[in-house]
Amino acid sequence: MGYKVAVVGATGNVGREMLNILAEREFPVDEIAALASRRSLGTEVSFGDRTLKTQDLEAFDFTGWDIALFAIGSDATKTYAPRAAKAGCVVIDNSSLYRYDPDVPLVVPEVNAEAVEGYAKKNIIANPNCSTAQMVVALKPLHDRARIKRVVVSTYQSVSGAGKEGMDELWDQTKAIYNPTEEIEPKKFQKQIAFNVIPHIDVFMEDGSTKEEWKMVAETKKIVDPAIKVTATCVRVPVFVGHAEAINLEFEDHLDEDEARDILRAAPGLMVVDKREDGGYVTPIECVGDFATFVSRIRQDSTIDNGLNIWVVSDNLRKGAALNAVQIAEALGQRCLKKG
Ligand code: 11C
Repeated sequence: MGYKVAVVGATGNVGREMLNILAEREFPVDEIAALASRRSLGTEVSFGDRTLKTQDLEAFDFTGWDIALFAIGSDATKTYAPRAAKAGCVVIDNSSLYRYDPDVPLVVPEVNAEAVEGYAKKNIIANPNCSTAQMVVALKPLHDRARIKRVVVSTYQSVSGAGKEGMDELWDQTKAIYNPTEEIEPKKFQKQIAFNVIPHIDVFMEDGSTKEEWKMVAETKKIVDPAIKVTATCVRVPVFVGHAEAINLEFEDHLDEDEARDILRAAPGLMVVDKREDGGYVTPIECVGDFATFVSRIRQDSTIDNGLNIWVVSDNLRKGAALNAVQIAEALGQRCLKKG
């Protein structure tokens, strides 16, 4: 006995990972539907050993379906998520559309799994932005021990965060560098991404920060604690998959780096790799395909009272998106939904 599960946006980077992870984690699925826009109709996607043909999202009737994992843009989500929710299907949404709605829980199960219980107000649960998800998994156990006052985070975000077009652009530009007859004009990104870094993700806000930076602030407050102050600088780097973050923390209470390392080692969802030697830390390429969020470079910041620096790396398509959505479905199943 299991659930009837639909994956919406099944041909995209995140949708495909959702199908992989549902199969890998043996989520109890009685029936699965891979939904996509008419443009991708009939495209084949993998679900474990099976191959699924995508069905038309526009024509799909969600009545009788238990859970829909959405991985489409906010505009399309606005049309289809309420339709699914109204039909009685619980939507777990990866877009930013509902994240800041007080009637929609924003959930990272290692941090606030109990929040899924608030799903019924709109039949929708929001999945956070990838850069927030991996950061809060590392912040929560430290906050519980020593109360975080302020977070200063700089991100190094891979191009897969910008979808397949972002990955294609890095690939094409990299090849073109060696072939002067090929074009390297930026399209998806604002400047050349190959052999470069770009301090600009999402649109600019009035105060000069970008929306990606604003999301890290607003989402950390909603998921962990509204009292935590966050300032972020989000940067796109020429890496295909895996976001990295250099995080400086200021605590109310003193927290020794050795104790912090032990706390992080014992915390759910985290893997500490922190040897103070050549290569004794994790880089994005090593975390691709993994479920864990990795923490390295744990060290005291002696320039402030109660300061600590950490380096956090995770697969942005997994913990940052598809894995977290499946974990929300698992929490929902354990706490709220009856199997069909
Ligand atoms: C990026 N973090 O790396 C973005 C992608 O709000 O879900 C995810 C955007 C979001 O470009």
